[in-house]
Amino acid sequence: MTSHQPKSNSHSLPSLPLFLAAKDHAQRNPHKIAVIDTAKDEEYTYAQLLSDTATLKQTILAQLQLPDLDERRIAFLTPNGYDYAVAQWAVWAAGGVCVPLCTTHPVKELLYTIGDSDPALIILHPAFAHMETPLREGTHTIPFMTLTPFVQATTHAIPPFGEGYLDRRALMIYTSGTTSSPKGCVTTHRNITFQADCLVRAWQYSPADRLIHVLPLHHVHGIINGLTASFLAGATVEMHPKFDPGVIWARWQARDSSLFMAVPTIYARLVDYFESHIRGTEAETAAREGARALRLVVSGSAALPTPIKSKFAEITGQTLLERYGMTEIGMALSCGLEVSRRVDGSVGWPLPGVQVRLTKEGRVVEGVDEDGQIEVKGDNVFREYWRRPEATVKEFTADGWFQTGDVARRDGSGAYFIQGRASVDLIKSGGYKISALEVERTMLGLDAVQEVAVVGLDDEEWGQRVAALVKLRIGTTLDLGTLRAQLKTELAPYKIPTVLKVVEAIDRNAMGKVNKKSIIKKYWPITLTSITSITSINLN
Ligand code: MLC
Ligand code: AMP
Repeated sequence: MTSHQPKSNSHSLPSLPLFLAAKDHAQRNPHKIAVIDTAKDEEYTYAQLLSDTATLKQTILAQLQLPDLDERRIAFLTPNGYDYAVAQWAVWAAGGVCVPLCTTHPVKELLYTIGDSDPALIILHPAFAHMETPLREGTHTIPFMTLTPFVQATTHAIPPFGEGYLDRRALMIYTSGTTSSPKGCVTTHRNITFQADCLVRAWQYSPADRLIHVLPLHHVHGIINGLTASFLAGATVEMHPKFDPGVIWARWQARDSSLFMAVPTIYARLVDYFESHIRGTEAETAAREGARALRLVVSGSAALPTPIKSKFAEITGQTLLERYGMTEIGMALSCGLEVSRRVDGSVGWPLPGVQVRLTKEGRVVEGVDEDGQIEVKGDNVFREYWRRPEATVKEFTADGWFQTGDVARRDGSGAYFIQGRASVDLIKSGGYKISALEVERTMLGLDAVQEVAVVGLDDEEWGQRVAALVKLRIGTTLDLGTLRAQLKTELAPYKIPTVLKVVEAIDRNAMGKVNKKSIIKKYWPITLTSITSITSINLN
């Protein structure tokens, strides 16, 4: 721990760029709204956000009887809304590291994250009060705090400011890698400030913007692109508890928001909803015009299928801006704000201050249209995987570039085109990264499963679907419904296979290894495009 860093148990906030920016927004416009919490139907100014942050900071430090968290981890489980924003800022204000827990994880996965991050405190929102007993049983010595939800108030004093600490650890996001256990990806305040600031510059967030925020808040897309960049720029974030396509179309019709950011599955759902509920109705013109009026609509976290991009453009007149990122680096590549620089199938050019290169077999790819692994350098790059120094070192080249594991090529203008991932064991479904090995390991714990290979099948709605090829133990049976029910207490909903194929034997090579590409070709030769096709495959 860092004993030279400032100690403070006062009402003050550290001079971090994000807090200083918020102070500036509050001073320029005391009525400027930082968060609209749609679940509570309340609005909170930047001044209130700063004041509530200082209050919760004091409560946290008082409970732990510490003057400063000194980079201790604080895990919190809070629905998407204002209370999440305050919890996050209060941990930072107290000098700690945020470990945001996933609101859809079963207890077992939450306990893994808690066990691995080793927090000094677990903050539970009352909405998750039912989780307290099972979490306490699995954590023993870690203290709990129940968050008292904040209410909208009218007057606030902006707290005083003390010293800052840009190079302290700030955030830990659990991410799946090619191993079977998720790793805690640690970023510092310098990292997250840089990640947010390069987006603010590239996409010109401003106080005039209002973002409709529907993404989960335990990943960079929702945390950095959604919350942090908006707050840095003084925009208003309208926080929804979860994505609902009907709500979003209705909100766009009101024409009072300007930004929307989501994963391709969400755009696929929005298009479907428009076709089934809006086209041909009285609301059609207002819905189209509402969406057309948005300043910027961004897609990322997974490849955007061209049919979804085209259908969304036909309906709304909006050309989705595609960008590329990763938990370890925030965002690295982005198409242009100008519509003419949103190249079909491309994720664009390096963001301001981010260095990107392609490498192949140890050499840097200089030419155009040649595949290479994307490598990234800059202040956006994470600091370490928590308590895994060897895993951290393995991901970097000797000259300090982070190796993403994604393969891309570049055209003559320097625009990048993602070609896929180097590893078949990493699946992207609904924008979530899933380790096939983690799902396999969990399935091997089930009574009926003797052998299993988990693969990602291309799918128009989800990007990829998690599919399991299983050899059963003698005398057992397994259907998809039973498998899913059994895995519900073990894995997050998005990791649970939606396709199951039972076979007599799983093909292996002489080394005993499964060739996943040939398995996909053999058992699932057609691209899956709809739930109907999935059902028919399951029934075979
Ligand atoms: C959920 N379900 C799935 C699924 N996810 N089925 C198949 N594949 C999946 N991936 C099932 C559930 O089991 C459940 O089934 C039903 O769908 C509803 O579950 P849900 O959790 O309510 O899902 P839904 O709300 O529909 O979620 C869809 C979604 C969500 C697209 C809104 O997946 C989402 O918010 N994705 C965003 C993830 C994200 O932010 N990624 C960014 C990572 S950062 P049943 O049978 O139980 O009813 C990153 C870096 C970067 O990637 O570049 O940004
Ligand atoms: P995560 O580790 O969950 O942050 O996911 C990061 C991964 O998502 C990247 O390594 C890519 O494989 C993928 N990804 C993110 N954005 C895009 C995009 N625009 N197109 C294709 N893949 C993407």
